[in-house]
Amino acid sequence: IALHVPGFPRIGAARELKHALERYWRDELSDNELEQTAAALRARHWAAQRDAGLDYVTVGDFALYDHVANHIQLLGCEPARFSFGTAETPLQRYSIMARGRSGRDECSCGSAHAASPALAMTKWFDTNYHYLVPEFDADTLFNLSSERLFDEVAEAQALGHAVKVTLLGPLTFLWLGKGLDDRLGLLDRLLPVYGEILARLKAMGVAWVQLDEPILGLDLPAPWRGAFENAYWQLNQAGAALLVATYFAPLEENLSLACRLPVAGLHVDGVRATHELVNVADWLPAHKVLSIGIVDGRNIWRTDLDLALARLAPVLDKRQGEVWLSTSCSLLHVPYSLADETQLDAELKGWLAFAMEKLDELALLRAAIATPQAPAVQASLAQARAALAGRRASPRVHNAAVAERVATLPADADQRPAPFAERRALQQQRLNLPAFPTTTIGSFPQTETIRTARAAYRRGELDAAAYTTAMRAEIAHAIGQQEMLGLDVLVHGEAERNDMVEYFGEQLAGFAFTQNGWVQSYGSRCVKPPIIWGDVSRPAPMTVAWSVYAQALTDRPVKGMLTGPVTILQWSFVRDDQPRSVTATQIALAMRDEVGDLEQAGIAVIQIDEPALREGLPLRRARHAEYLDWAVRAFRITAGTAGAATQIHTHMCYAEFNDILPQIAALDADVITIETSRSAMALLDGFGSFRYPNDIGPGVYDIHSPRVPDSREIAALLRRAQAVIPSRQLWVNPDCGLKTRGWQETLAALRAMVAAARQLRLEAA
Ligand code: THG
Ligand code: ZN
Repeated sequence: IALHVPGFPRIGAARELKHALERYWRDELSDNELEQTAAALRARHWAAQRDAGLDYVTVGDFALYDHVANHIQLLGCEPARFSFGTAETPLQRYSIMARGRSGRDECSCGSAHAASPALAMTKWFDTNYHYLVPEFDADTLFNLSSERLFDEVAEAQALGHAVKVTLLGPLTFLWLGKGLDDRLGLLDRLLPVYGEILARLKAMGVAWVQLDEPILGLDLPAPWRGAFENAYWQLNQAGAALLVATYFAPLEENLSLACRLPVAGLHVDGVRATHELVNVADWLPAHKVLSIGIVDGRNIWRTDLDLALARLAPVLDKRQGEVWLSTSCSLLHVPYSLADETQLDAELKGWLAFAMEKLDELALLRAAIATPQAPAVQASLAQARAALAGRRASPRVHNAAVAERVATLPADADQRPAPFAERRALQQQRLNLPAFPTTTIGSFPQTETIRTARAAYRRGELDAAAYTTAMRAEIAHAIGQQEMLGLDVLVHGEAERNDMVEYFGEQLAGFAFTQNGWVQSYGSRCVKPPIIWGDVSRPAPMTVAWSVYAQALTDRPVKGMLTGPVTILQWSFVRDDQPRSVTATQIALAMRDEVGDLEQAGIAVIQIDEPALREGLPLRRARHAEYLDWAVRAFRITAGTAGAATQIHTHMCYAEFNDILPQIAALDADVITIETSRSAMALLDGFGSFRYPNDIGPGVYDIHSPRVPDSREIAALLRRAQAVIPSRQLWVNPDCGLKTRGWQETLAALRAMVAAARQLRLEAA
C-alpha cells in the first residue's frame, strides 16, 4: 500500500505566500525574494508529506497565483491579446494575466501597451477556489514554454524526495478554457507538448505523473468522451508512469472508460463515489494501480476510520491487498493544521482533521490494514473511535426548537406578500429613484486602519466602545463619500465585517470559527470558512445596529446587507450528519429573522447576497433539479418575511449563470446585481433572451483588477445592456464588492460610473 495526496495547500500555514505576493506587487519584494519564499514553502510542504509517511511527495501543485495559470505558461498559450514582448519576464507576464494591465502604464519594453483586462476567473468545479480561465481561439498554438515545473522537480529531488508530478490532463485543460467552441479541435496540437513534458519528466527520473481529469465526473459530450482513449494512448508513448486522477464526483457512465485508459493507474474519489469503489476494483485491470481517495479532501471532519476500513475491505480483497490510499482530492480546499487552533472548543477540535491531520489519517489507515494488532495502531484507532462516538452522542449538536421550527414551517413561508409589479410600484413610491439607479455591492475598501482596529478588538486591546466608535467613523466616512459621488442607494461599507460568511458564522449558534483555518480563494486572497457543527439559530440581531446607524446619517436609502443561506452553507464546512438541504433551511430561518428585524428598524432596501448559488449546483445534471428546489426555497424563506414595499436585492458573481436563469428568476428578488464585466456582458444576452422579469444591475466594471475604467467605456457597456434588457429594468453598479480595492481607485471608478449613468439618463430623456 502506497500513500500520496493529489495536492497540498500552497498559501502557507501562516499565509506566507499571500504576504510575499502582496509585497511583491507593492514593489517591496524582488522577484528573487518572492521565489525564495515560494521555494521554502514547497520544501516545508514536501517535508510534511514525507514525515507523515507518504511514499511520494507531490510536485506541480504549487502556484504563485493559480495552478491553471501555471499551465497556460507551461503550455505556451498566453493569449495574444496581451501582446507580450520579449522585454517582459515570465513572472511579469504571469502577473499581468492574473491582474490585468492598465493602459496608462509604460511597460518595461518602453512602449505604452493598450489596456488589457485580466484573464477571467471562475470557480473550480463546485469549490470556492477560482482559477484563471485559459483563452483559446482557432489559431492557438502550444509550445513547451516554461521551465518552472522542471525546476520544481529538481528542487524536490535535491531534497531527496520521491516525486510524483501532478498536471492538469489535456482534456480537462481544454474543457476549462473559453473563447472557442471547438476546443477539442485543439487536442492534436496540445498532445505533442504534453508528450514532450512527460518525456522530460521521465528523463529526470520522476516516478509517477498524475494527470488530473476531473471532467470524467461530468456529463461529457460524446466527442469529449471519445477523445480520451486515443489521447492517453499517445501520452503513454512517453513511457512515464501515468496516474489519471478523477475527483469531486462519481464516474458513472465514464467508469469503464476511465478504467480502460492505457495508463498505469487511476485515482478515484472514495468519498463522493464510495458506491463505485467495488465496481472500479472490478473494472480496472489488475496490473494497474488503484488509488482510492478515502479521506475527504473537501471537508474537515475526522475520518470514520472503521467505516473507511469497511469500505476498503472488499476492494483490498479484489486487488490482493494492493491499493494506494489518498485523500479524495487535493487538500487545497482545507486549512493546514489544527495545531494552531488554540481557541477552538476542545470537544469540537477532537472531531476535526485539517490537511496535516489528514496526512496522519492516511498513515494510520495503512497501519490499520498492515498491522491491525499493533498496540500503537489499536490505541490510535480507539482514540479516533471515541472522538466520533462523542460527536454522534453529543446533545450540543441538536436543538429541539430549531427542529420544531423547520418541521412546522408554513408552506407559504417562501412567498412575498405581492407580485413583483405591485411591489415595484410600492417601492418606487417609497424610494423615488431615478432611471438607471446607481449602487454598489456592499463593501468599501478594507483599509489598514480598519484591519488594525478589528485585530486590536479581537485581541482585547480595544474595548467595545472604542471599537464601535472606530467602525462608526468608517461608516460615516463611507456614507459621506457616497453622497459626494451622488450614488442613489448607499451601503454602510461593511468595515465591521471580516468576511461575508465568517461574520455571520461568528454570530450564529451551531457555527464554530477558527483562528487560522485559511483556504485559498484566488491568488493571494484567502477565506476562513466557518464550521457548521450543530443546529443553526440566531441568538440576537447581527447587523441591525450598524445599518440603523448608517441610515441615520443620510436621507438616501441605505441597503441592509446580508449573506444568503445558500452562500453561507456553500462557503462553510458543513455537517456530514444531515442533508445539506436541512442545514440550508435552518440558516434560512435564522437569516429570515434578521430580515424581519432590519425591516422593523426602518431599513427599506435589504440585499441578500447569493454569489454561491451557482457553484452549489451538483456537477451532474441529473441532480440539478433537486438542489435548485431546496436552494431557491431557502432564499425565498429568507426574503419571504419582507413586506411588499421593502426592496429585496440579491447579488451573484463568478459563474456562468445562463444555465440557471429560470431559478434565478424564481428567487424573485426585486433587483439582482450580477458580475458580467470580465465576460464583456456575454451573460446579459442570456438574461435578455430569457426576458428576466425583475430589475437587474449588470456589473459595469471589474473590481478584481486595479485598472480604473473611464466613463465612456462604462456608458458603452450600458448601451450594450440596453440593447438586450429594457432600460427601466437597468441598475448601474460595479460587478462585486470593493473591499479589496483602495479608496483612491474606488472613488475614481465610481465617479466614472455615476457619470456614465447620468449620461444614459440624458440620452433617455
Ligand atoms: N467570502 C467567502 N468566499 C468568497 C468570497 C467572500 N468566495 C468568492 C469571492 N468572495 C472570493 N473573493 C474574495 C475576495 C476577497 C477576499 C477573499 C475572497 C479577502 N480575503 C482576505 C485576504 O485574503 O486578505 C481575508 C479576509 C479577512 O480580512 O478576514 O479579501 O467574500 N467566504
Ligand atoms: Zn460579488
